[in-house]
Formats: sequence, structure tokens, C-alpha cells
Amino acid sequence: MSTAASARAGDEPERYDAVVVGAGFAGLYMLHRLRGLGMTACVLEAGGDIGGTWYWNRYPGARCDVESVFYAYSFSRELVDEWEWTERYPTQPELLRYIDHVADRFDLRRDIRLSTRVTRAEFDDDARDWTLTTDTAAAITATYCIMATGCLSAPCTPDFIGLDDFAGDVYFTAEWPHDPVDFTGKRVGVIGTGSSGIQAIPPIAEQAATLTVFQRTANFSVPAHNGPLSPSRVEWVRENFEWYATDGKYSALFGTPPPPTPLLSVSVEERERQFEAKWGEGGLGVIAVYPDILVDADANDVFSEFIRDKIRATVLDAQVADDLCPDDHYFGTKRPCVDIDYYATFNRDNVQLVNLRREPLVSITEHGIDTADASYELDAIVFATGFDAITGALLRVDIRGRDGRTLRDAWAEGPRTFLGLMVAGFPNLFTITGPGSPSVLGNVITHIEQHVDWIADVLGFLTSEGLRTIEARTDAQDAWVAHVNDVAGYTLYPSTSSWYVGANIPGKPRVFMPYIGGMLAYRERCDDVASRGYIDDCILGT
Ligand code: NA7
Repeated sequence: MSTAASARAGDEPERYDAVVVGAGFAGLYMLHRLRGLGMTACVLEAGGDIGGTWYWNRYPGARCDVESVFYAYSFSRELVDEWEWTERYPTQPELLRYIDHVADRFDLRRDIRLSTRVTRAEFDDDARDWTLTTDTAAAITATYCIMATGCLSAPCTPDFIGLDDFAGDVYFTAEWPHDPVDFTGKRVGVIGTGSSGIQAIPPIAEQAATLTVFQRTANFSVPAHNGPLSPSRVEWVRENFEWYATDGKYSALFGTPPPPTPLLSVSVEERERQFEAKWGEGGLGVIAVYPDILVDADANDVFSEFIRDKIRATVLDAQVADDLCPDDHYFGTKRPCVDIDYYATFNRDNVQLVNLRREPLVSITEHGIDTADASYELDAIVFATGFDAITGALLRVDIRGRDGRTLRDAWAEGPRTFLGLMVAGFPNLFTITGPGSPSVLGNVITHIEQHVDWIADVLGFLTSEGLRTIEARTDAQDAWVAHVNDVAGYTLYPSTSSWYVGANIPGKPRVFMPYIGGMLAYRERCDDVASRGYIDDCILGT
């Protein structure tokens, strides 16, 4: 008898049609769609409130790298019409206000259980349902288990020698305190120069007595050109809502489209004009400067050098500028950071950069950080050290499918999914923005809405057909995994040691996890699976 069955034999667990894990953007919309299907549903959320990644990542300067008008749901015209964003890029507090508004507007909170971490989810082959174990409540069973746990929600816990000895304050960007943190008069150190570090460094520098940035790898960062949201941007979205909500959001996100010509086929003057134009727009759209930037190493080198020149032109100290210039990866093959005054911050008298490649970090001590060359005395250390991305939050739950097989075993050599949404051997389990889906490449809200709608259609189909289970076929999954790898292989992405390939987590299999074939192609494949009644790619059961 399985654990799930024995749980039922004793204390009868609560039962729902569907249980959703996570109350961020994905979980909230999933709940809304489940309600629309007339299903009973419960959302289990580890955080003390809703918001997912935006609940936890409340460090100074935290904001989204996708523009506010796009980093928003499009399933409700009324919601788009009534919500007023204030800046081009939304701050974390504004995002939480938006999420709160959505939860209230659609009366979602009554089915969300906060401060409840799911530790285990197990499929019962006989009963054909899932039992979820949490750290607080009795077991919960449901026909469908939907993981809405996010791609960047399992923080990396640094394993630094001596961390426990440090007498000062320790902060993690991904678990920032809810009470205000005041660095006034403090000597602060920041470890990590990914998006989180690059956002947090300028505001911390403004407040702290001194700021020491410990950089292991220099990252490319592009200017946000943030400012008050232009009314014309809002008007544009509202006027084009029908198109945007159906097709537009899949293709028209990041600034002007790239010219049709490859970078190396145009004159130096012409490409410089295009570089400057894209740099002037700022934001993630800079990736689309030329169509071949992510597939042709020579083209990428030319544009990477343009960015390095921008860094050198901004940072006054030549050595610091040089240290800030990325030299170990192609631009765009790590998600570029989008910053407000990051490079200029290094011109401040109270800021210094420590290049950990030149002087490796040896240990944290009672008084600060020792590198191979020096001791840095600090009152506070901020860790902006990243996440076990895409698979981390899923694998931190002990998920067991058919015959008790764990997801951890199934993914021992890297994640294998069908469309990033289902896993062979795990019936009625869905993973929103799972590995093998477009997930983090682009605007995750667009992806979330498409995934949730697809899952909702599956559940509606099963109900109307009187079916009870759906499970990806192994051959369909194998073909999808091969396709995901093939497409990635055409690009420069897999060559870079990034969190896209799990390189930041010791022992994690190196697999390029997101699907880079584009949202349009992905959506077409999803629609095709549905249009054929799922039967070619999935096993359907009564
Ligand atoms: P990232 O982008 O993974 O950045 C983490 C940073 O922390 C990166 O600079 C790492 O250097 C650094 N790091 C990690 N471990 C260490 C150790 N042991 N020593 C020194 N430095 C270390 O995470 P973020 O939170 O900034 O951003 C994640 C995504 O969130 C981002 O792409 C956006 O989509 C939003 P490394 O590069 O490994 O040398």
C-alpha cells in the first residue's frame, strides 16, 4: 500500500479536483481558470503571502526586466483597462500591489493556503489521484497536481567557508527581510553580480558608508532607460488589446524588430547606427539588435565589443572598467541584466570592485571577507548568488509518479518533459513553465498564460470525455526533448556556463533547459497536440 493510500486509511485527507502549488502569477491564473471549469481547487503557497518571486525578492532596487504593460495578465480586458502602471519597469512593491489587486478582483484568496510548504507529492496508481504532504497541514488529495512553483524560486544557498563566523548582518536578495533595512553608515559587501546584484548595488551604494562589490564573473548589462510610463505606451496596449491578447504578445514584445540583414553583412557605419538605436531603446530588446546575434559567434563578438566600449566610456577607472567587461561568454547567452546606473555606480568614491578572478575569495571571517590578497572589513554582507533555476523548485518537492518513481530519478541526467508541461510516468501532473518550455526566455507572463490555458483545456477535455488521467507518452517526450536540444544546438546558448544550463549548481546535469524555438512555434505544437485530442502524444485513461 502506498503512503498516499495509507494516509487515506487513517485520517481522511481533504479532497479537491486540483491542487496548485505556488501562488505567484502562474498559480493565481491557474486557480482562476480552474474555477471557470467548475472544479474545486486549492492553492498551497510556502510564502506568508501571495506573489511568488515578487513576495521574496524585495531587495533594494528590485524590479522586473520586462516592461510593466507587458508583464501583466492579458486574460481580462477589464483588468488591463483599470490597472495603471506608473513606470516603464515595475518595481517589486508595485508588482505586489498589482498581484494583490488581481487576487481581490477575482476573489482568489479564499482558496489559497499561505505559509504552507509542500514537501511531497505522490501519485496513487490505484486511486489515480495525488496526495500532497505539507509542513503544516494534514495530507491533501486531488485528481490533478499542478506545479506553479516558478523558475527562479529556489535560492542558491552559498556554502562559503566561515559564513557562520561573521559578526555582522547577512542578507539574501532572494529572501529579503520584510522590515526596512537601513545601510546608513554601514560598510556593506555584495557578493554576486547577476540581475539581482546589479539592481541592488546602485541603491545600496547611495545609502551605505562604503560598498564593496565582490565579482566573480562580469555580466553584460543594458540600460533600462526607466522613467514614468508614457501614456502612449498604455494607449497602444489598450487600443490593440484584441490583437495583443491573442497573437501580439507572442511576437511583439521587445522594442523594434531586428533588421532582416545579418550583422556582418552591413557596413560598419550602418551597424553602429543600429547598435546605438537599440542601446537608446534599452531593455531586453537589445538582444534583437541583429537577427544573427545569438547564432553567429563573430557577429556576437562585434556587438559584445560595442557594449564593452560603453562600459569603458562610463567607468572612469580603466582597471575597474576592464574588470567589469565580460569576457567569458557571448552577449545574450546569459539573460542580460537591465540596469539603472549600474556602471556609473563604480565612479562613486564609496564604491570599490573586487575581482574575485584575480584575488579569489578565501573565507568569510568574523569581521568581513578575506580574499587571497586582502581583508575587507564589513558590517553587512548581501548575497545575490542566484537560484537553482527552472528545475530547483520542482525537485525540492519529493514528487513520486507511477510505481513510486521519483522525479529526481526520472531527471537524474537532466529534465525530460513533454512540452515542459507534462512528464511521462507522472499522470495528471502539470508543470507550468517547466523545463523544455519557453519558460524564462522572454516574457514569462505570456508563457504562463499560454501554459495555464493549455492545461485548462486539457482538464476541460478530460471532463467532457469522461476521462480521468492523462500522461505524456514516452516517445512523444523523447521526441520533444530531442527537438529542444536540437534547436538549442543551433544557437550560442549552450556554450555558456549559465543557470540556463544549470552550470551554477554543483553536480547539476548540464542541459539547456528552456525551449528556444520561439513562442509561436511552441504554441503551434501545443495547439496541434490539443487539436488531435491529445491521443497521439498522451496516454488517456478512464
Ligand atoms: P544570477 O544571475 O545567477 O547571479 C548570481 C551571481 O552570484 C553571479 O554573479 C555569480 O557569479 C555569483 N555567485 C554565485 N555563487 C558565488 C560564489 N560562490 N562566489 C562568488 N560569486 C558567486 O542570479 P540573479 O539572482 O542575479 O538573477 C537571476 C535571474 O533573476 C536573472 O537572470 C533575471 O532573470 C531575474 P558567477 O556568474 O557564477 O561566477
